Amino acid sequence: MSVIDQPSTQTPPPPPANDDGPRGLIGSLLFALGVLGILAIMLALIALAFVALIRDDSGGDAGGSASALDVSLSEFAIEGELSAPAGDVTLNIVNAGAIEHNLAVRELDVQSNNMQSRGVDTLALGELEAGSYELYCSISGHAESGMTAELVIGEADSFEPAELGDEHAGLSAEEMDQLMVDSMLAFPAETEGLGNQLLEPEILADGTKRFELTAEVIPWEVSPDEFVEAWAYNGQVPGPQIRVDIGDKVEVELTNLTPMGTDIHWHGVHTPNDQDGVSPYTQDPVATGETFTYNFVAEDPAIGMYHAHLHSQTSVINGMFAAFQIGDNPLPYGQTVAGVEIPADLEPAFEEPMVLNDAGTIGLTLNGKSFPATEPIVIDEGEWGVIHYYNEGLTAHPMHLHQFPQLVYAKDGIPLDSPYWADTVNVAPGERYSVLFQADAVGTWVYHCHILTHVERADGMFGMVTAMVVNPKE
Ligand SMILES: [Cu+2]
Repeated sequence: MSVIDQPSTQTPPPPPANDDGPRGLIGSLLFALGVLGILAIMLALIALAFVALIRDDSGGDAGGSASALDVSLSEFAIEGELSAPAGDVTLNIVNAGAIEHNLAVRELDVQSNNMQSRGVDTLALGELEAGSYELYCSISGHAESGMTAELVIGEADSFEPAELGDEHAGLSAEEMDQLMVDSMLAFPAETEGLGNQLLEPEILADGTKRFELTAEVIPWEVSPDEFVEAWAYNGQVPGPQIRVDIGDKVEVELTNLTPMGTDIHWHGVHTPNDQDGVSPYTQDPVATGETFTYNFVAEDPAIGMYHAHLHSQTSVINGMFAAFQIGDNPLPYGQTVAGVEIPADLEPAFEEPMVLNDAGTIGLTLNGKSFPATEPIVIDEGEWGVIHYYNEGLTAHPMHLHQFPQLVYAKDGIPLDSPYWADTVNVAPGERYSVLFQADAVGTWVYHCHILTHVERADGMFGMVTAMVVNPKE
């Protein structure tokens, strides 16, 4: 009270010019209340620092888990950290309300001191077993007004060292590691069937290049001993690669042995409208057991694809897709990109499609195979290689090659005016990217999609992973 009296009795401030007396008294009272408030806050801060010191001491206890929980009281609620693993539990309590409160624990028959507004206290609960404990304020009427809460103490071991998902249930750390290691050492694994095989044309009398494709459902060994029902062209996933030259007359006879109608769309390839392969707009569906023949001239260069358009959400994701290339690979011969000169007479030692899929019966695969059945890329030190990515799946895949930057020189078969280097190339559905790399370091370098659930499960590595094996130059 003396604090309030002091300004008005001992050091009255000089009255302002138009001061009328009572206003001056109110001003002094407000000033005094402000000082009181600041003092109260300082006291609370000192008390909190003291609580923090106590908390640090309790945290140093050896043995089982020790938890210090911050709990806040107000009108009329108990809030804050209200769960902990079994073990030693201390509550650090702050009265953040305007009136007096305390905190009691029903099952333990203990309670804190009563705290004025901004007051603090600690309540050591000792070793608590798993279960539910009722917190409440024991001041008459406060619990009934809402000042209750549940303190949940969990099983001691459920918090250590970390919660793992169901897929790891029952496995020791050693077993989890061993599954991953074993799966990785199984690479490369032999499986039946190989996609992307170059399809040789029959040359007709007028020079037309004629190809025959049969679509049918086949058993496909997507990973070792795992056979799926693939929808395939000529028994392959991906279907056979077709390569023709600019100006070639192309004929493709499709026979449909799948259980539903189909067609072939030439994705990224310029054709007359009636050859675009989009039934029923440009042709009738090719019914089961029927054939249809496509004819067009390969007028423009393309790093394209062919796939079904009708029922694509079944047939394509189950395997009916393949690479279709017109003309030469549009490499940036003689260009310098970020200080690296691409040789003018470059002859890549390796040029292959990498067809990405992620759905249907085929699932997460590179060229129709899931790791460890994916094909490694084998190349000699110093040689250059080319990969054409084709995404026939439902989501984008960031393709990451360890060690060697990839020069992205064509997008959807169209040469880039400004090729660029990247260690990760994101390939969205329908897209193609052509990349060039130089294998200038010996070793086995992992090459994978960087969406990590596309390459690993709890039972090991799988899916969109392969490796580049760089051998020493002889
Ligand atoms: Cu992916």
